[in-house]
Amino acid sequence: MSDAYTPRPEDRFTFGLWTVGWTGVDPFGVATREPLDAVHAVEKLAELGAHGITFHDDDLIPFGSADAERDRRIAAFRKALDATGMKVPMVTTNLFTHPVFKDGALTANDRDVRRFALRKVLRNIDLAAELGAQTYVVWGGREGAESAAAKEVDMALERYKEGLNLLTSYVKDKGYDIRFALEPKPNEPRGDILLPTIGHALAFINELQDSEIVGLNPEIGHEQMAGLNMVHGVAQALWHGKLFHIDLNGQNGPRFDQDLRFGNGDVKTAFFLVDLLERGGYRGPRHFDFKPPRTEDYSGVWESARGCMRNYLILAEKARAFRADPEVVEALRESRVEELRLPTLKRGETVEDLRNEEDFDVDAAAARGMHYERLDQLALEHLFGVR
Ligand SMILES: [Mn+2]
Repeated sequence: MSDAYTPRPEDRFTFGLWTVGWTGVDPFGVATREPLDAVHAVEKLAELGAHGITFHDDDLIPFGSADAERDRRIAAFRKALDATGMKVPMVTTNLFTHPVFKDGALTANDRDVRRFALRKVLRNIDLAAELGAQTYVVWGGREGAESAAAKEVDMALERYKEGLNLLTSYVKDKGYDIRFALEPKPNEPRGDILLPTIGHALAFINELQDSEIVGLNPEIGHEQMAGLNMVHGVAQALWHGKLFHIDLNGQNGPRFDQDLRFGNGDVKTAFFLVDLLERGGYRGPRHFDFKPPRTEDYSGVWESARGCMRNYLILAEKARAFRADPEVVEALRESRVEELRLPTLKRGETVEDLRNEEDFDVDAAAARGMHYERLDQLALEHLFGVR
């Protein structure tokens, strides 16, 4: 049965293999589901209307696999992609599960570990290029510390920079059509992770040698774990031209990384984020990085994945209706939202002209209400489905 919210490949929805493939292992409990075969994941997501699938190297090829086994798994995966038309727009590296990465990868104090980590990334970049991925995500989940004296942050950032410069040089030398997307997160699994927020990562990118091919992969839950406004963060990333990719999911405020299906959690953020993505010029995949709760069997996993996509389409329709509502258009005008688009100085005006202006009525301006409450109520009423 299909309706207006049934996803189609042209909606560009993608899922990490590790999302629907999460077996439910958490710090307190063992798996509640059997492992998911990658081929079956591709087939099932295609059936649900997804556009593509993404993966960490170790999701597809277990760590330490022999070359023949690696080739066999890649061939089976490619065959499933070809059969279903599913794409691989993004690939990433697992630099966090194996104990060798317990103190980080690109910023581990142990130099041999850093060298091993780079080799692991380089090998997987070749695979990403073969599969046509245009985005390579770098999530430094273990790049951080629990004890202050253990990590010299400035030197860790130097090594992070060195590693990324090496990777961008490699991609350029090979002529790969790949850009890197850094994924900020404040903590978990490390006590404190380097590049904890969108803002930290944006500033760091400016220090890189090939900064034009390094951008961001912000995740809703990660910004909210830091108590930050995801919509503002994404708007700033777009303003910098750095929104290369995005991880959509759900979170309820600053607490452990919940990875709820998109739409569950902070619904109002989800609404305004979809509104921004649909209107703000983001052309990349709508990628879901969530964990179907461990209460679910596989029927619940697919229901959860379907829900991510349906919720995006429902919110996109609601956002369009909000923007098209004549009362909203009028409320936006009343709130002088468009006035912010006007440069503060008039054309041809000098600083002297500005300083000499005398006809501003301070008291009248101070007394003017902004009518934002009405505007916000209209948004909520669209979201609640009563308009
Ligand atoms: Mn997460």
